[in-house]
Amino acid sequence: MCVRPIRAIRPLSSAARGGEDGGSIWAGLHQFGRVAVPRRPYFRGGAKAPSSRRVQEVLMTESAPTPTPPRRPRQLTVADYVSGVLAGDRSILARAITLVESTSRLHESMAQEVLHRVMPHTGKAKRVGITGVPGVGKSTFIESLGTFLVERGQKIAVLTIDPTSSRSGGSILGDKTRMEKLCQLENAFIRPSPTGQSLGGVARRTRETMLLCEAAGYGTILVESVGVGQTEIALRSMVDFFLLLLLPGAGDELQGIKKGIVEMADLVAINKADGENRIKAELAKQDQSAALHYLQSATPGWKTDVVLCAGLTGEGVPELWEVVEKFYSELEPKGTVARRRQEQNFSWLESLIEDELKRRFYEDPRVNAKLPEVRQALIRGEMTAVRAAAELIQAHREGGAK
Ligand SMILES: Nc1nc2c(ncn2[C@@H]2O[C@H](COP(=O)(O)OP(=O)(O)O)[C@@H](O)[C@H]2O)c(=O)[nH]1
Ligand SMILES: [Mg+2]
Repeated sequence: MCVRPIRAIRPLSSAARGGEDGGSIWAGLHQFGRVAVPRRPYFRGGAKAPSSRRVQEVLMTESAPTPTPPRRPRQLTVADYVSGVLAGDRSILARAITLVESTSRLHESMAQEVLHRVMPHTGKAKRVGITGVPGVGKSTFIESLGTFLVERGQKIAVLTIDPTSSRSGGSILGDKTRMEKLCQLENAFIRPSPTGQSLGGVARRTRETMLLCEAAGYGTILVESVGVGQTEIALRSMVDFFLLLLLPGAGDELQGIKKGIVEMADLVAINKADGENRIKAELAKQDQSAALHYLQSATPGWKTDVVLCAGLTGEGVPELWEVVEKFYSELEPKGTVARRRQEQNFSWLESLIEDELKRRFYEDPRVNAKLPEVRQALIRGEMTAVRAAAELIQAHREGGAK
């Protein structure tokens, strides 16, 4: 070799490069001017001289430690998943969630079996949904509340319902950094939304993940949603208590909050009520309290209140949690929470049936064969939509569907 071992070539420190930023190894290599080409057999014999980029790639490859092949985890059986989850084994819980998130038919039936078997051990947790526009401070608040609850001896799980996370990719990283402290706690389990799924898919997986976490002994499930219309409705349909975070001093339009969402809340918290924001937050509290006065309450027998808090400093967080505990202590004995869960289960059942029937319909080859001609007939005005639907459904029934 006519070059020094690559290990000797290190990116220079920022100071040595005149204080410039971006300590990539490329910046370091450039300091060496020309990079010598290692004499290797495939560069000889009249072969085309490699580009300097290729040379750099070779050098980088040589410098990289030999990767150890990833160890394939042992395949788990349904019984392994069930006993692991029930024993509160975090790594098996994580794998059970991955199973639930899978869209493969085989995994799906296995996941359903696991869920079925853990079902008797679910339902004991407090299910709390947290919503508000991006930037209102949901993740910071959850870090604060989660840490507070873990310090009080509770086991908490944090889930997110965010169908956009697959596209933006940023929210998970952002949340991870916002929940740095919580991430490290043994009794906190954080799981972002499954990626690459529709809202319906995310909602279903989040709901099933929630059941797994309950079976694993997590007594509080906090579900964070991004603040866009349909996501909140999906979230409301899976939690007992719905907390809306608002910014101090910003009008409803500014906050992107629709009246319908305020109507769904069991508690409104004006967040970031710290420092100079305090006065603005007090005013926002008065406004919101007045507005809520005219709205029907989200939960029968419960009055939606407005409180102040600051996730960043933790101010108002214990007091806010007292409201959640009051909700359970007052409404659980009356059966309100159980009734809500029953209603949620019925509407979940309905939506699962709808999804499955729709899927079967559109996957039916007879429907697919007929669909283009029916569409054309609709476009040309030769057929009404009602007739078109009837013909397609008839085709589906001829295919064996009852
Ligand atoms: N002053 C203040 N800033 C906060 C508070 N909570 C969050 N922030 C800041 O607001 C920004 C958005 O917070 P984040 O938790 O990511 O909001 P999310 O998008 O609703 O999850 C971050 O820069 C936080 O540091 C708070 O209580 N007070
Ligand atoms: Mg967030």
